[in-house]
Amino acid sequence: MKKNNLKRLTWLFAAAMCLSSYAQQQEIIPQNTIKVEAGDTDDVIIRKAAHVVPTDNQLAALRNEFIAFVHFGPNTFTRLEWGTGKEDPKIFDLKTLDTDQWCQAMKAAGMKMVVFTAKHHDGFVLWQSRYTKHGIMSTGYKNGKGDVMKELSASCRKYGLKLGVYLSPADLYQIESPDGLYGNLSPYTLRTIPREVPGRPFAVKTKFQFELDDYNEYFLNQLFELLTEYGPIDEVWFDGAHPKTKGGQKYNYKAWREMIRTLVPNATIFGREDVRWCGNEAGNTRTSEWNVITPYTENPAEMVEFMDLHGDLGGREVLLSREKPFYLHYQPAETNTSIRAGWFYRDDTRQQTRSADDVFDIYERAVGGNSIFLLNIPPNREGRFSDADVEVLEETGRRIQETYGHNLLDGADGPKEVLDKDENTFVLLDGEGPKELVFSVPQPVTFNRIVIQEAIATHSERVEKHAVDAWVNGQWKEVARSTNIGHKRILRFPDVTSSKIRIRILESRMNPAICEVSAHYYQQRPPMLSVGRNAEGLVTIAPKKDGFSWLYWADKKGDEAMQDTINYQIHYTTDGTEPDEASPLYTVPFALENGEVKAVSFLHGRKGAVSRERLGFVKKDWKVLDVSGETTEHPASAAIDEQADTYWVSGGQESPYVFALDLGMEKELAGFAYTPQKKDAKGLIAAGRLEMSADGKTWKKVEDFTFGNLVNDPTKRYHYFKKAVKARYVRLVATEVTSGADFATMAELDIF
Ligand code: FUL
Repeated sequence: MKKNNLKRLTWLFAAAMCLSSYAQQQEIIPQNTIKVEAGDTDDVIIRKAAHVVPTDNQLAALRNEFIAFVHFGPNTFTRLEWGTGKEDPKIFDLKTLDTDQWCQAMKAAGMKMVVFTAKHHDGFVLWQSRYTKHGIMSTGYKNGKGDVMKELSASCRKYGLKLGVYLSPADLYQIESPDGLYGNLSPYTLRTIPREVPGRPFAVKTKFQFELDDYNEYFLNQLFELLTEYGPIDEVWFDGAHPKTKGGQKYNYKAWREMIRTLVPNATIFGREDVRWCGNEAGNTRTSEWNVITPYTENPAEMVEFMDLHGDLGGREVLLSREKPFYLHYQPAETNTSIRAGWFYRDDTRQQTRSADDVFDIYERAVGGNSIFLLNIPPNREGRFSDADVEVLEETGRRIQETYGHNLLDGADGPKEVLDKDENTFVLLDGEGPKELVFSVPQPVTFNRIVIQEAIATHSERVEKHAVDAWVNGQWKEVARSTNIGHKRILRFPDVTSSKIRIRILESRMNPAICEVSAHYYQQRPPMLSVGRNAEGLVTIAPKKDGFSWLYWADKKGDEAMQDTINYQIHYTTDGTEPDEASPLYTVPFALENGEVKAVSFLHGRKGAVSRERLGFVKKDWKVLDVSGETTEHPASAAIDEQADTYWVSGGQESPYVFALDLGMEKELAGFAYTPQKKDAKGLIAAGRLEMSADGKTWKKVEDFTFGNLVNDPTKRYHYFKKAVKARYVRLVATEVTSGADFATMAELDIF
């Protein structure tokens, strides 16, 4: 009996071993989502990851590479980052609109698509919706008959741009109005989308039936209009940000998804399973942006709620340490940022526009870092892109064209599949020996950029580490190395002249497939600068971190490249004029109280981008008069120490939170700036008032202020008073803080 049992067990064990090795060896079919099972070995997980591929829509989205965002609406006129929903529609006082001009500028930049804010969080609609009067139909623009979506879609067709639509799920008008639909606790019932409105028939006759409450019905009716009446829509953008919510309002995303997939099957959905947010709005990029990601414990194709994702999402360590089971999912990142400080247009003087150096740098990091670059250009109150923004778009487009329009490996000897400009042909590096590709050109070429692409459509993202060598003085010299590749990796390094280039794959998940390799030359610009002030009140000017674009690659921070930079000079002004080579030369920190520094660098006679910084009164002699508590780690003094990484945290209590200062003597005050801490999203000061006093005891309000969108965009915020005031004592009273915190935080307070 015993013997028999043992036999049976041995047999079972052998069968199980066979099965599991079969499971390990069996072919994995490339898919958009692959489940990692509880019993999967490390090897199986890696093999599964190496088979996760984009859908056709995601592939098309990645291949767009550079796309535009356009934020336009009441905020353009109120100069707020976030509206309130209580705006009188007439505030949107548009007289002229030139969407052709937008499209020309976007085209010049090399962008392929534009995503338009048809409705931002304030709930104001910029098209002729049948379902609300809170929008362009209640403004004077074209006597209430205007339709920005319509004009834009016509321009897009004219200029060959794709169109995407941003429809904010958060809707302050529907939250704040007495008869608003958002969170009105209406019952879910079976409803037909679109709801017919007499006299306004739809050309598209498709109908949907869903279980919906009032707000979801409203949202879907509007989505139906946008998806059927403005030509093909290629992206639907769902913002995760919510200035407010109400009544526990939930979104019936299953219905939204079904409608989008039916009406616009070629569109990707941002903020849900198709395309994800890169995690910041500052144009920062991850060193390794994996689009095969791990965080899902449910199948994302069936999920209805999606979280913002931060940190490493797909590196090997994460792959192998995630608690099983989980889903591997292909989900490309969009790097979204604005060409101006803020998403909406405010003015052409104080609101800074990024330089072409800056935009080009983000382009190389974002597109060349396996993501889609979504750059916002906010139209002004004349309905046009401002000249400064157009110039930057045109210059960026020129540089992209000059740098990447021509491949220095054209006509080279090397594997033809990677030189044929066809992303569908590739070389599978599956030999026994080293995984490498060698190219040689008849005459030496000088280059400082290498572009490598993987055949992600069929072979996923597999390269984990790679290096580029050039044949110099009779031997191979490594010129750059980096981590993953995916859709595209741009490697940047100091100039090298050679007629032979080698790509070495150092680590990978299975055998990688490389579809394109090219070499390029970028005319190096002088470094971008950052202007600051130290605790002694002295102004410092230095190259921005990563301001030398050629120093940007993973392991080496280019000592020898640094040599090349020794000859740059910095010139600056403090009188508001544009600095040039005749302006004072910056050598050591200098004193400046309450003024604006404009600085620029020159390298080999070339002028760089001008950096500007508005600096307030020197804080050396300021005294903290009164605060709503502080912590040992984060004292009040940290908010006036000229260091953005130290910050004040008030005591835990209900709002308001005060921060009162003695400036030492009476000053004329034009405004102030609040720098939020970036450690976590809690307790950022979203609204309040600034008060002044002559004796530090009786306080008078100067003005209320609000700073919208601080959680996603924790950048320094400025508030200028309508009229300058004189005071020795000032008090910031915070009445609203972010994330429901019971404390306020502040990294820095500047007063002008
Ligand atoms: C954020 C929003 O709150 C901003 O206003 C902007 O629309 C940006 C693109 O997304 O989360």
